[in-house]
Amino acid sequence: MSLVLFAHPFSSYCQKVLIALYENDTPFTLRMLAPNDAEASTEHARIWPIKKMPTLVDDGHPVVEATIIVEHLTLRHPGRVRLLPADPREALDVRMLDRIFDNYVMTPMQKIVGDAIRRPDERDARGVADARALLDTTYRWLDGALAGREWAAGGDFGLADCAGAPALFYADWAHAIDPAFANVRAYRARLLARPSVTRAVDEARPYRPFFPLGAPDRD
Ligand SMILES: N[C@@H](CCC(=O)N[C@@H](CS)C(=O)NCC(=O)O)C(=O)O
Repeated sequence: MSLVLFAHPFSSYCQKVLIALYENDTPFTLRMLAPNDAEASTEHARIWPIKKMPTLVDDGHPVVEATIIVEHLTLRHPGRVRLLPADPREALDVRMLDRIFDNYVMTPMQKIVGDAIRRPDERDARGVADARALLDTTYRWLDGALAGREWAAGGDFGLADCAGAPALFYADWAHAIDPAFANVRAYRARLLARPSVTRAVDEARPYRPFFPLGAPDRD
């Protein structure tokens, strides 16, 4: 078996897959997509012209999109931690939470962060305001959904938590989770204490100075 992951440790979507790999100690080779590594970027673009990371190459076959990569790992490289429940209805709940984290936490978080990288005259104030409003709405919804739960979908740690960890980690930096949403804050803290997540966060620590909004001195 040969797994090669084109990724960068500071990228939220890459962390989603790294967490899944670390959960099961799945061996892989990291092909780092550093901004100054033209060779890796060219190879990545050849494999995946859309150029989004992470991209997994499994015995020569590309697998793209973080959720699909995690699903692929559960099918082709399963480990002791089952990242999707065997019961199809329970698995649907996990996939639903995964979509919520990607679409309504990651996407607005990326909008806020991406806007901060733009030149001032290219910024999108309305788009950022909408992103902040969406994050508040999602935090509120999540606060209710997470009540009484240890992990996002109510069962074991899984795909939804692989998505939730980097999403809430960076979203709280970009648009703080209000203390009123105690369940979301407690869930984020539980995620950060999970060894696979701690490892992903620690490996990304050297890149914090590059966070466009200024990384807070915590976490
Ligand atoms: N829908 C994609 C999103 C991946 C994504 O947005 N990756 C970012 C890094 S977190 C990226 O590749 N950014 C570089 C770029 O857009 O060129 C997934 O789920 O994998």
